This record gives sequence, structure tokens and C-alpha cells, in this order.
Amino acid sequence: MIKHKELQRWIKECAELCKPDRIVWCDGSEVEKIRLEKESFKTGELIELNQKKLPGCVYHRTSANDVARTEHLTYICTPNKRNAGPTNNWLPPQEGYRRAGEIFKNSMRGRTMYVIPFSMGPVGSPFSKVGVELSDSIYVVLNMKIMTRMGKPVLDYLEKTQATFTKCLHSKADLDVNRRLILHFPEDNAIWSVGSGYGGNVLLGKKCLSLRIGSYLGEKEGWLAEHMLIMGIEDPSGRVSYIAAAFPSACGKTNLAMLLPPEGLKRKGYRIWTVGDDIAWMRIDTDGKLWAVNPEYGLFGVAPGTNSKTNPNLMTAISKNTIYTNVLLKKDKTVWWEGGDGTIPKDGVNWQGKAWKPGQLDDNREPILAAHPNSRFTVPITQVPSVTNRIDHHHGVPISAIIFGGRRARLAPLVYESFNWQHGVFVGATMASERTAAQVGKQGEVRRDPMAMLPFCGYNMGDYFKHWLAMGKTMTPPPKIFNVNWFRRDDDGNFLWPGFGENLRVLEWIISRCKNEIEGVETPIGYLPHENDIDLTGLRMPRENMKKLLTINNKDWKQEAASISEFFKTFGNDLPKEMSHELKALEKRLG
Ligand code: GTP
Ligand code: SPV
Ligand code: MN
Repeated sequence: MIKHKELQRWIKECAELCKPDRIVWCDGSEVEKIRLEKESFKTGELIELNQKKLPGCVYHRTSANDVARTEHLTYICTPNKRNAGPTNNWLPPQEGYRRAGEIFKNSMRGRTMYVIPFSMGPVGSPFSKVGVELSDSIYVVLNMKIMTRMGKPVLDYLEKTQATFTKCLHSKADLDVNRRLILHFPEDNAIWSVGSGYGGNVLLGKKCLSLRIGSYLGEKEGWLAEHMLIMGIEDPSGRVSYIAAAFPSACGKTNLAMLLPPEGLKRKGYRIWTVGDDIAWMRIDTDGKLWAVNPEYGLFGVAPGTNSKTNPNLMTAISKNTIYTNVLLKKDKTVWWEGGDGTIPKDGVNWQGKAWKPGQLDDNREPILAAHPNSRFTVPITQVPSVTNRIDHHHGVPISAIIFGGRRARLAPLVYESFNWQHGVFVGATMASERTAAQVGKQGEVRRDPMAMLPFCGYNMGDYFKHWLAMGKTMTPPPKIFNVNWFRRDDDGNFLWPGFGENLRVLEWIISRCKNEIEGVETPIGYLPHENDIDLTGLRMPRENMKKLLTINNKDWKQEAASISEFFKTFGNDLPKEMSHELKALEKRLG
């Protein structure tokens, strides 16, 4: 047994509350993985997939009311409501512990409590954070093994250093949506999640630790925890420029991070290196520049829309050692989803565990889906063919550009560059996007999602904006900040831009701007490309699309400014004055 008093005491306390039949310490080994898989095949928690066609792959279904993050049940628990801020649900810590405690009580009777030690970032790096998750779910153990550095090396590290760790307690309890809570106690360095079995709610190293607790620590310790992909773009001369990009959930981070250059650009000699697809921890290094690490070790990515055309690298990655959640299970024990490869299967068992055939309609005469729109796969990042060789590098990679973006059918052009850091922070703070299936709620509705962190900022978002502004002042020079929109539509509702690999054409312009190689067109919202400065070699797209994609409609932007003004009111005195200055300046430029 490991010598670490704090850890021992806490496990004892949690066991007294949840009353598991037994406690099992996870070592993260392959032997353990196979043992747990076998156990879960017996209970039906997991289903073994076709080992010839999908070696090492397993299948899992969550319950029908537990398929996405539940933001309305997610809380920041601080003594002072102001510290959670106007964008978070809040509970006083005592009340949080009391409410969740009632649900946790005896929740593990007849079950095993797994002790899952994990490190976000390479084990032992000064920039990494260690957590221990206690969970009664084998699915959670197997996911954490992929998503984090999990097991014995982390325990050895804890024992050797006697370091503290984030205390993460999870129980499925009875998977009742009315008895579900995702609670964060930043001041106790603790997370309590109960009543769910869905990814972002229960893989506590991910959104809960790396973003909510992470952002809280980032403000205190002078770094940034962000909902961002990290990628390297190797140009024809062999130089690699790294960018970090924040898009809201299910808005294209995973896909951008591992894009395959389109023919026209590949011939020039471009190559992409994937560093991360969801989370970036960024700090200012001794050279005064911003450096980013990906604290995760796997991807928990969206299945629908993923195929060999849109994302060949990902299709290769998920052909083995992958956990599939809520997709269609075919007769031959392989899987499929809407927008997946191959012809539509004739039949199968869908994400709800029901016999499925194409063309079935529900009571509202809507098609019954094979896969849930937020169905996902869990896969080691090392299986992505474009993975960087710096994945275990403690300092990470230097960032040249920060990119914000979202789904906006109208308004936002394909790409624009902010005037400077402060304006860039304003661009990020006023981001908006159509809601996707990644969270429970009305789909398609445009909502503000500052820096794609609305659901993930662990403290007052006004203070978060201040922290961004302050970070910019200490960098020499700070990265340039851009905004992109792959999702603008024409009047018939079709996407104007082909997206996916073709997005590299826009990244090429961004990198050229960072290297001061190319002029921009000054507009009221920022610098746009000249129409001919985005290389469209080999892309069959009507010329007029480019015009539409780069159009700034003054009237629409005035409306946007008015809506931003409303949004800013929700922050009251917590809004930094720089943000209102930027809004005034935008209004003035719009005339
Ligand atoms: P989270 O994991 O929820 O944080 O999402 P993400 O930002 O990583 O999104 P992801 O890359 O998984 O994409 C979500 C959906 O958008 C998938 O269905 C993709 O096929 C689709 N998508 C991604 N990139 C593009 C694009 O450039 N254009 C279009 N039209 N769709 C895209
Ligand atoms: C997201 O919703 O932004 C995700 C998936 O990356 S989850 O881990 O479920 O939050
Ligand atoms: Mn995400």
C-alpha cells in the first residue's frame, strides 16, 4: 500500500460515504485493462467488437438521458458567489457537499471503488497536475487509461514527492438525471460528480480538472487553461509554426488539429503535426513567449461526420484500441454513424439499444438516428498518424497565433485578424456560436461562448478577461489573435466553405500574417485577407463564394455590437473597462 497520508485518509473517508464492497487500486497496465474488459463484457457494461476488423476495440452505451454534458447540473462551489461569477451555477461548498453527499451515500454498495491515479501532462513535469479519481465505473477506468497518463508511475510520483493532488470522486449512483450533480470546489482542489456516466461529466481529468480547476489555478499561478486544440504547421521550408485554437464543443477542434493538406497545398510541401485536440495549458516561458502543452493523452472525439474524406488521419487512429460510445452496433460487431464511411447499413442496434433500420421515423415523424449526434470515440493520441514527437515535451510548443471561431451561419467572415492583443481578447470574449449536441439544450440557437470557455471557466469570467489582458502585457511579443468561421451558409442553407482539410488554406494566410509576409485589408472589425491572398489552387469553389465569405455587412455588425452591449451588461462591474472601450471603438468604426 502506498505511503501517502492525505491520500489514504481521503480514500477512507470516501469509502465510508459510498460503502463500496471492495477497493481496487489501478496500475494502468495492459493486464489490468484486459481483466477489466472481460469483467465488463460479462455484466454488459461493455461489448466486445469484432477483433479481426477492430482489434482492441470495445463498445459502450450510456443511458438515454445521459448522452452529453449537463451544464445546468454543473456548479462552481465557492464561499463567495461573486467568485463563481455570472456565467456559472453556484452553490456554497457546504451546501454542495450536503446535496451531493446524500446521493453518494451508500451509492457503491455491491460495487467496486476503483482508485485511478492520473497525471495531466507528463508525469513529474513541473507544469503537470496530478489527480486521483475514485469511481465505481469500469468504463471510466478504461477511458482514463486512454485520456491521461494513468497508473503506477503516478502513484510512485505521489509517494516519492508526497505532493498534493486533485481529489476527484465519482459515482454513477442510479444514473437518475434528478440525482445528478457535477460539483467543483476550487478552494479544496476537489471535484464531486454523481449520477452520470457520460464522458465530460465523469472523466474528471478533462473538463473538470484541466479546465474548471485548471483555469482557477491558472489565474492564481499566472498561466492559461483553455478549450483549445494545438497544432504545428510545417511550411515548405521545413519550419514549424504552432497555433492554438478555441472553438466551442463540436465546432471542429479535433478535425482541424489533424487535417490532411489538400493536394494543391501538399504539393507545396505543407505538413501538419497534431499536439492536442481539446485542451491547452499555456504559460509564458523565460523567452517571454507563450508555450502550450496538451495535458491529455487521448482524444474523446465526435463520431458523426467523421469519415475517410473529412478526416483520414482520424479514421486510421480509431481502427484499433478504441472505445466507441453511443454509435450504431452492426451485426458483424463493427460500428457506424451518420456521416461515417461506407453505405448506410441495412440494420443494426442503435445507440438506444433498439433494433434499427434506415428510414425509421419517430412519433414526430423525424428519422430515428443510428448514432447519437454526440456519440464519441476514445483513442490514444499516439495512434493519430500526424501526432507530434513533442507530445511528452515538458515545455510544449511555442505559440505564434491564437485563433477563435464558432458556428455562425451569418455575420462572421471566413477569417479576420484582430488589431492587437486587447482587441483580440475582445474578439474572444464576444464569440458566439450555434449550440451543438455536445451539451444538453436547444440545438442551433446562437449563444455567446467567450473563448469557447462558457461551460468551463472555473471562476468569475470578468476576472478571466482581466487575466487574459494581463497575460498579454507580459509577453514579448504576444501571439497575434484571429477569428475564423468555417460554417457560414448561403441563402439555401449550404455551407459556403468546404472546411476540413481545405481549412489549411486559411491557416496559411494566418501564418503569413504572423511572419509579416503579407498585407491585410483594414475593416471595422479587423484585418481581412485580400480576395486573392487565400490560395485556392486545386479547389473547385465558385469565385463568388469567396466574396460572400469575406463580406462584412455593416448593418448586421451594428446589430452584433448592440447584442454584445447587452451581453456585457450581465457582468456588471466585473467587466474590465478595456472591454467596454473596445466595444465603443468598434461602434465608432462601424459609424
Ligand atoms: P469537442 O470535442 O466537443 O470539444 O468538439 P471539437 O471542437 O473537437 O469538434 P469536432 O472536430 O469533433 O467536430 C464536430 C463536428 O463538426 C463533426 O461532425 C465534424 O465532422 C464537423 N466539422 C469539423 N470541422 C468542420 C469543418 O471545417 N466544416 C464543417 N462543415 N464541419 C466540420
Ligand atoms: C466537449 O463537450 O467540449 C467535449 C466533450 O470535448 S466532453 O468531454 O464530454 O465535454
Ligand atoms: Mn471540448
